[in-house]
Amino acid sequence: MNKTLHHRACHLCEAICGLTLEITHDPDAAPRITSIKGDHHDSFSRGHICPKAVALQDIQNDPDRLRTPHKRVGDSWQAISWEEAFELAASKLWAIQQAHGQNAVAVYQGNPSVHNYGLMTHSNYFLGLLKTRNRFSATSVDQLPQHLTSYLMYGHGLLLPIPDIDNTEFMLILGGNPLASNGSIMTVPDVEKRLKAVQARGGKLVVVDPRRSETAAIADQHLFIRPGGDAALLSGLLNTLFAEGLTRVSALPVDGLEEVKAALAPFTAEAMSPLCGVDAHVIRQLARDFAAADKAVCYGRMGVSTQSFATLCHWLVQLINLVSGNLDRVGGALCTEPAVDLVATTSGGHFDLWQSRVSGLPEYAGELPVAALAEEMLVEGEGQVRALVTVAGNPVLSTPNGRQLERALDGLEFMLSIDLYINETTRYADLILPSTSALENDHYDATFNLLAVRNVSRFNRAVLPKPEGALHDWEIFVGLAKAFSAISDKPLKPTVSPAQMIDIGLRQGRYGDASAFKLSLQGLEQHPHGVDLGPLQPNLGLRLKTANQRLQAAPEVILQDLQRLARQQPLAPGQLLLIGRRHVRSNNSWMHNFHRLVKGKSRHQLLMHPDDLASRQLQDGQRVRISSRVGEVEVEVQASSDMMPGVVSLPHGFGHARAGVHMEIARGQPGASANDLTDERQCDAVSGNAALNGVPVQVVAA
Ligand SMILES: Nc1nc2c(c(=O)[nH]1)N[C@H]1C(S)=C(S)[C@@H](COP(=O)(O)OP(=O)(O)OC[C@H]3O[C@@H](n4cnc5c(=O)[nH]c(N)nc54)[C@H](O)[C@@H]3O)O[C@H]1N2
Ligand SMILES: Nc1nc2c(c(=O)[nH]1)N[C@H]1C(S)=C(S)[C@@H](COP(=O)(O)OP(=O)(O)OC[C@H]3O[C@@H](n4cnc5c(=O)[nH]c(N)nc54)[C@H](O)[C@@H]3O)O[C@H]1N2
Ligand code: SF4
Ligand SMILES: [Mo]
Repeated sequence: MNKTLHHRACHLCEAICGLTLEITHDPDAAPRITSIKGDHHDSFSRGHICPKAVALQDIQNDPDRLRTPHKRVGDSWQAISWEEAFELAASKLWAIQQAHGQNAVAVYQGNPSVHNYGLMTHSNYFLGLLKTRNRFSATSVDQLPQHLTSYLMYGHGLLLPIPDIDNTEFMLILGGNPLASNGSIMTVPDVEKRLKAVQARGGKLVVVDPRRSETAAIADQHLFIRPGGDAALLSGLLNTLFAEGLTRVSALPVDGLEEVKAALAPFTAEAMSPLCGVDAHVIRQLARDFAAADKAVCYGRMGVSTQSFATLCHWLVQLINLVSGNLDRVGGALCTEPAVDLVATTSGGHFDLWQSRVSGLPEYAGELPVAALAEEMLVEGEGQVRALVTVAGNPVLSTPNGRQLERALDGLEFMLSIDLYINETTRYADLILPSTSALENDHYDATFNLLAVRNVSRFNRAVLPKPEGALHDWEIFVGLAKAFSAISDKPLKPTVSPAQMIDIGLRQGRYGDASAFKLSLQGLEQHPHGVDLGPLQPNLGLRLKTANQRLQAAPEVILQDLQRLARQQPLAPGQLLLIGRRHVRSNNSWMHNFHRLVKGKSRHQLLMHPDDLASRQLQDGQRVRISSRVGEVEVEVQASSDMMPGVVSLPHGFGHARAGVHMEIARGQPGASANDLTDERQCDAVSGNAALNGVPVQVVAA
């Protein structure tokens, strides 16, 4: 028996913590993981780790995880060879496209697609051949409004200014709970220490959230806000900055600021207060405090991205940073300069070039909002979707009106899933293709280096050997592409491995062959704990990709949406609005199958303020029925004075008690799916992103 030590970044969430894994090699058995710890030599994550990383061994060993292709035969599953699987997938998809057109095949890509670099480099190798306009992903139940705002204002959807958390002196967070999520569109391992460091250097943390979240609990100030009220609050803040002369001139080249100022004139703190539930004098004081701080940053995340004014919110966040002099400034919001730079190597994006067939929702960067997925399958007519390919996604639990989507999946002619499990979504598939586990694969964070609070880079080889006969996700795409090309006669370009692509990206990048760093894959491999390429620096002025290379402060489509804000109504008394939440031991829908993470008291209750319970004659711990326009679920209710009265909170990613789900531990702690209540018709008007927060619900005794 001997032991080896391996270093690698955790791929489970955006924090990309460095891990140290101990692998034990027995003579007669497969190598096994005997310890997972934080990597103290990773200068970025500094040894930080959360309970999910320890569960990597459970994913590795999970008997429910699929290891070979599985074909549906009636109600049961049969293991088949890769060759047969590729041939089956290609022939079915091609036949459906031949009969009904290219758009009859839809694609949905889920969240792990951006945590697995082979999925990023190679999924389009196959999916691109399908040439369908019905492409969907988890982006439109997540950060789509942020990409769209950056595209419209800065000319590239990936020019996302990141909070300079290590240097700021005032951090205003709306709708983010990094103490549970470990940060998002802000890759920041060890976030709690970094937030406390803001406070320790005399700075201030303000959190705006309808729940006193874990992050709100450590803040200097927490403001309850009515769900969906953020655009009103942010307008009131921006209006105050203008009206009270609290703005600073920015060195950035800006068009349209006078237009913004004029458009915002009616949105005073006093006018906005009833819409957001925050007192006007509190809004004004917050604007003054923000402007008075030498370095400040306003940051909005899930809570504001997935509500009906999401794009307006993110536009206002950018403008508040801009006019207070904090955009593209140390201690404010800065764009990263990653070693593999997708901003430099991709086009800026496009928007509204086509629309979804049934509801007319706009495409962004070639994708349609996933709120439209089910209706594209259910509504008959020319262009109806008849087949679906899902890649690392579980839209039944993660997209609005999951029950409607289930009915739609049930009616498909063919469904292919590239996934590790038979879960709530893939149980509808005709064919499931499972990849290797993450630890059996190399790792490079092409996405999260782009979103990190420092410029960092790290490449790690697989920790465990690739099992015989297994394929990586990227190899599955190559296999599918070859089979599809053979049957359809569509030409296929040669390709190289993801690692070779990263090597090219590194060498051509700003730390590559032409620089003093000379970064290459081989060079990076000499630094298993990652390399630090320095703090973020102002650069946005030089990188703007708009047509005239000036920042566009007043994009027409966003400005128009202010009319809708002007019509927003205060909440009616007695109305209940549903919001979501995350817990550090959970990760979206797919990590409830590990005893280590789900043991102890359950965490999927509905949280409700004691006054709201009392007014409905409900008791803490009782089972309740929650209903919305689209459906109803039953769960246990828990009294919580951390909730704003009138607001209830249910985490998403539960609802595992569905027939045919092969995830035994998850089924033992099923909970209910929040997305059986969320409404596919409730969208951000500008982007079509789903409004998963602020859903009107009723709660009664079950
Ligand atoms: N109500 C509500 N809904 C939400 C949210 C919310 O806050 N509230 N959050 C939204 C957000 S931010 C997101 S990102 C989405 C997530 O939505 P999805 O991406 O649709 O769902 P996940 O739960 O991440 O499912 C991941 C799937 O990938 C599989 N998988 C894991 N690793 C791999 C891999 O390496 N390769 C392959 N091929 N498959 C893999 C898992 O088995 C699982 O089926 O949910 C959204 N839905
Ligand atoms: N442990 C864990 N970590 C995760 C994930 C996970 O599932 N579990 N998922 C990962 C993914 S895919 C993502 S996208 C990130 C998301 O990371 P975050 O953006 O930090 O998302 P949440 O933790 O859901 O926090 C959203 C907050 O918004 C609040 N909120 C809801 N509605 C509103 C509103 O209308 N206005 C305001 N101001 N606030 C509102 C909620 O109460 C909640 O506290 O987390 C990632 N990290
Ligand atoms: S916070 Fe946890 S899940 Fe996220 S990267 Fe770090 S160890 Fe992994
Ligand atoms: Mo997400």
